[in-house]
Amino acid sequence: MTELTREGFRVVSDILTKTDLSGMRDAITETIDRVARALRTSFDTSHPDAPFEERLDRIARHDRAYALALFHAVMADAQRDPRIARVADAPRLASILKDAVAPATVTGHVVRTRAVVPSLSSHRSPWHQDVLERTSDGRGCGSVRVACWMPLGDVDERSGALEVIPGAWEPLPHRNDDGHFSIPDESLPSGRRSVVTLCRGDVLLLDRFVPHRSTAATPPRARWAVVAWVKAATHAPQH
Ligand SMILES: O=C(O)CCC(=O)C(=O)O
Repeated sequence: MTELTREGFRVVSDILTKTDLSGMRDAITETIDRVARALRTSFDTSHPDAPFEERLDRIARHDRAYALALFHAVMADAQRDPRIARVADAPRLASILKDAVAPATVTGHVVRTRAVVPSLSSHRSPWHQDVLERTSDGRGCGSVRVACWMPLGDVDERSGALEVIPGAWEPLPHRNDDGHFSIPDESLPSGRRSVVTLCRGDVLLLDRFVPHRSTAATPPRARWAVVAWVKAATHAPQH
């Protein structure tokens, strides 16, 4: 049994380069700029000169609805930028992901941007598993084996690190609130929890069934991350 299977998570240090990280940050900034220019609200209201981590929180303190529009634009669209879309294809990371799913073979990734913005704390991810059932056909969500979570800066218990319940788990019951899945308190395993501290450039591998959630970030700094869900199959699917 590997550390990832036994503990449900594994930290791999110093994988992303400065170029990887600045490329993803720039892609997010450009998405915010593009949407801010498309809306009728004055572009200056989007605080284009604020530090990357502080921008959305600064906007939200004055205009929460406008901040939410920009936040959701990033969640919905920034992954189409090649600097985010292709991050998991970089040779060092690709090799780690290949080993993480072995003996299965990587068949694709689903990549999304994630953020914990202090003034938008209701949008933090609650306890959940990434895959909700064991499926035998290996298609759709069931083909996700591992998540690779990549914070764009250092993270700890005060800056939006992920918290996990270590171990090898089976699917747990989830509540579905309009497409937002969470494990209800009564179904949450008791026992050891661990907030996973990471440095910029590190990645966190998560087994598909490890319960995890995002923790709060201290105002005014948001925590940004990119997550790649890695799909794999024991035999390449026939098309
Ligand atoms: O980055 C986050 O806050 C949550 C990431 C996560 O757990 C997820 O997207 O499934």
